[in-house]
Amino acid sequence: MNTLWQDAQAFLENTKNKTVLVIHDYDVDGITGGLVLAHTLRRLGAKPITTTKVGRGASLTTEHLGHQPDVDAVIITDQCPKSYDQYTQFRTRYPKTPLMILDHHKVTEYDDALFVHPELVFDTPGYKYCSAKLIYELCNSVRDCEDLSWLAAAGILGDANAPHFQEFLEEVCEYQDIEIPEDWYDAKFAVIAETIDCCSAASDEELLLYVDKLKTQETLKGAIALGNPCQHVKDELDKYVALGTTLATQEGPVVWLPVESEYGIAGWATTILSFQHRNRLFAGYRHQVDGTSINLRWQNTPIHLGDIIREVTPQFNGRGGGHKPAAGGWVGKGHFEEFQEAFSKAVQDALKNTEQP
Ligand SMILES: [Mn+2]
Repeated sequence: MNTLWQDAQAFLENTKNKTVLVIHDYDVDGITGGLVLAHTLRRLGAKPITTTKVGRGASLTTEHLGHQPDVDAVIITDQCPKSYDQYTQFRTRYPKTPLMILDHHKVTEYDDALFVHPELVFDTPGYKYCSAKLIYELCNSVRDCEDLSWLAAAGILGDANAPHFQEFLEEVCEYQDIEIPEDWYDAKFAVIAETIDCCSAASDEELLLYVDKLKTQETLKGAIALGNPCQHVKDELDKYVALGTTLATQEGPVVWLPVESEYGIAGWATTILSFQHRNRLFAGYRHQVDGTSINLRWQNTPIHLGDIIREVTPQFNGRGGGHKPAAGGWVGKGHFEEFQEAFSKAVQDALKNTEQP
C-alpha cells in the first residue's frame, strides 16, 4: 500500500475524542459509505455527525454548511467538492479544518486536503469501484469492522458494481451465513439498496426519515427489520420494467425510453433494462416542468457515455456527465428533440472512432 493509504489510516486513527463531520452523497453508495464511516469513527472513540443534502444541486453550499456545527475534522464522501464553486464555499465555512475526501468520481488535486481515490490507491478506474467499498477497506484496515461489510455490499449494488466484486460479495454472504444468490439483487443485503432507492424516488422527506432509522442499525438483520416504508414505489417500478422495451423507440444506436411516473424511477428502470439487454444503449428520459432529465446506461459500452453527454448538453441549455457505462444529464424545455438528434450523431461518431485501430 502506498503512503496515501497510510495517511488516510492515520487520519481515521487521529479522530479519537474529536468531533468529525461526515458529509456524504444521498444515493445508496453515498449513504451506506457514510454509515460505515460513522460506525467506525464511533468505535475509534470519535464523535461522528453525518449529514447529506437531498434534491438537485450541490451540498457544499454556504446555506447547507451554515447549519453544521464547528468540528475538529471533516470527511466528504462520494462527491466531487471541486465541481462548481463548492470547495470555495466549504473553505469559507471551515477555513482550516482538516479534511479527507473519499471518492471514486473525478481524480482531483487538493493542496489542503487528503484526497483518496481507488485509482490512486488500487490503480482501479473509478467507475469500477464505489465509495462504500473504498471506505469499508479503509475502515477495516484500521479496526476490524467485518460486521459492517453488508453496508459496503449494498453500496456496491447501488452503484451497479457487482461484476467487479464477486469475491467480496460472496464473503459477505458467508459472514452473514446466507446463501449466495444467482442474482445479487436477490441477496438479503440488496433489500437495503432497494429501500433507499424506493424512499429516494418517493420524496426527499421519506429518504431522510429512512436514513435516520438506518443509522441506528449496525446489523443487517436489524436493518431488514425496519422494512420498506415505500414499497409502493417498487411496485410501480416493477410494472415499468415488465413493460420494458415495448415503450421504447430505437433510433440509430440509441434506445429511447420514456418514463413518466410521479416517482423518480427513470434512472433505476433504465439501469435494470440495461442489465437485461447488455449490448444496447438505453436513454431513459422524463419530461419535467422546466426541461427533460436523461439517464444513459450501456453495460457493454465501448464508448464513454459521461464524456459524450457532457459535450452535447450545453448546446441545449443543459448539463451532463458521469461514468463510462452510466451517465446522466438535463436539457432545457423545448430542446429535447434537437438533443436526441445531436446525441445520436455524437454516439455514432464516437463508435466510428473506436472501430479505427
Ligand atoms: Mn458512488
